[in-house]
Amino acid sequence: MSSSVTPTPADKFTFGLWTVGWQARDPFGDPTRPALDPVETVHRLAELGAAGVTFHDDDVVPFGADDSDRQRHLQRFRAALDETGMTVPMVTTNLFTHPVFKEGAFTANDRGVRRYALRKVMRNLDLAAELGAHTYVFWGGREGSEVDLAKDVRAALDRYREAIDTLAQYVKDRGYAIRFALEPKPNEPRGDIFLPTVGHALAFISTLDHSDIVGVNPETGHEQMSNLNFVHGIAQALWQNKLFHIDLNGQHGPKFDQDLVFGHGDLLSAFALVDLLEFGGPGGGPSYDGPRHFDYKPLRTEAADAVWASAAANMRTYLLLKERAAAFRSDPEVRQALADAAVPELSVPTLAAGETYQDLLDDDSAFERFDVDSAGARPHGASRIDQLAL
Ligand code: DIG
Ligand code: MN
Ligand code: MN
Repeated sequence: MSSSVTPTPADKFTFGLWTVGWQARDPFGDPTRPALDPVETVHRLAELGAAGVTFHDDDVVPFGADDSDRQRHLQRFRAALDETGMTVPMVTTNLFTHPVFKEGAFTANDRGVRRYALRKVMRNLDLAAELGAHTYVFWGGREGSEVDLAKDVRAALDRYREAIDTLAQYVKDRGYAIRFALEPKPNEPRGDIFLPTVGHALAFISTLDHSDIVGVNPETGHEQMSNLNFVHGIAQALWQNKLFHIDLNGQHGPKFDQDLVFGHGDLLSAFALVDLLEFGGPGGGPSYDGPRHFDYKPLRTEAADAVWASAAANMRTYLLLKERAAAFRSDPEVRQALADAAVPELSVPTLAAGETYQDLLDDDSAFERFDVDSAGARPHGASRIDQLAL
């Protein structure tokens, strides 16, 4: 296998323990695979060239474990990290599996559940800091509703903001080098989930007291479930300096969350995404230096030993697309096609340096003498660029 597509820790690939560890239980079927020991996952992913792992609290320490059990699980996990050199760049909380969260966590009507959820996160923030994580993800899988009339959404957003700001204050007071990343998803498991898209999350973040340490963790399939363009969502998150983390996977358009291997959905979109992350897209320059994190599920039809091939497929696909995006960006035919389509011209401000709107009003070439017909007839050649990419 050529070296450029053999993953190494320098590629910053990370996986959630819950990905390869998914036993493939779904709403209509029992597990098809046995449980995976997190220690084995750490070793196997290290062997495949990953840089690190991420986890929900309950992925490492079973829900409800007593303190001595907790310490034993953590000790084994830490030992595996030490033995492999695997890092833990991101940690998150399971606020969705146990029935206590069935009606929500931060936004549950039941105030006791909300207080319990905050404490569950605070305990795991301490662990995240101990393990050197710099990003803490909040996926509000149960924050939502099925019945509009049974949920006061404005109150829910008040409680969501109260939770995030309280936890951000905790992180700042403790001096943890941790930033928060909100992960949008439109629905599933709740009928409708709050903060359903990158746009909603960015708007919500702008209302927080501690918005300085809160960004987004967009997931490929989650935006595409809403029939949105994932590359556009990532580009706006970058444009607002709020792309704090990313969940990469594959999805075949608006349907249930498939969590496919990266690239096994809309491959051209995956190509444009890698081009944007690695080379800045048409604008140029690397745009993201965080972990290339995969949040995917091996197909339920895969046997236990096949999950490792699917994990490797995520990284190989990413590296193949990175290699081809570099070739695309350096191809003279592509450069010419981009120039013909005036792609670089978009980076030129519409008003010249120091030009005022009064100067614009005084410039009759901008309007009175502007030849709309010749402008309207100008070729743009986007499909030629698409074909070159393909
Ligand atoms: C699902 O897309 C969510 C959960 O797996 C987890 O909380 C989060 C972490 O990336 N993604
Ligand atoms: Mn998903
Ligand atoms: Mn995710």
